[in-house]
Amino acid sequence: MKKTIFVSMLLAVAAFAAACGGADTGGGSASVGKEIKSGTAGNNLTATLSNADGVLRKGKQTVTLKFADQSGKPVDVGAASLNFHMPAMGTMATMNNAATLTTTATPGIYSGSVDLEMSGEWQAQVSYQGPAGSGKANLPVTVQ
Ligand SMILES: [Cu+2]
Repeated sequence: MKKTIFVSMLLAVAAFAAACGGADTGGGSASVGKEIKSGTAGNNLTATLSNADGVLRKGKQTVTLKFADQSGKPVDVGAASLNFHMPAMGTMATMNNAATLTTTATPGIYSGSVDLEMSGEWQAQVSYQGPAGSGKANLPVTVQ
């Protein structure tokens, strides 16, 4: 009885691992969490910012940046950057919180680490240069 349960659990874990592996290589179905914002980034590409719950918050966090073609398939753009910008307002100086981007197992999908110093309206400034050409995207985002 106990052995049967253990084996079923192993099978469930194996199935889960297989599903995850499939998602990594499945192009448009790659798991990137929930979308925060997306926009055109030149060269027929769309840049999409996402994270686990689709909400940016003040403080340290991880975000996913994906470049995709018209069909949603990730496209390797080479060198990419992501900066969160807030224009000066009154006595408050301009703010620039750059994300540290690292590549993931899926070319075209980057993982970003950023510390957003305040809540409010920001512009996520995306740029890239590489095999797909060079381009930029400015995505208005709200930080809670
Ligand atoms: Cu500010």
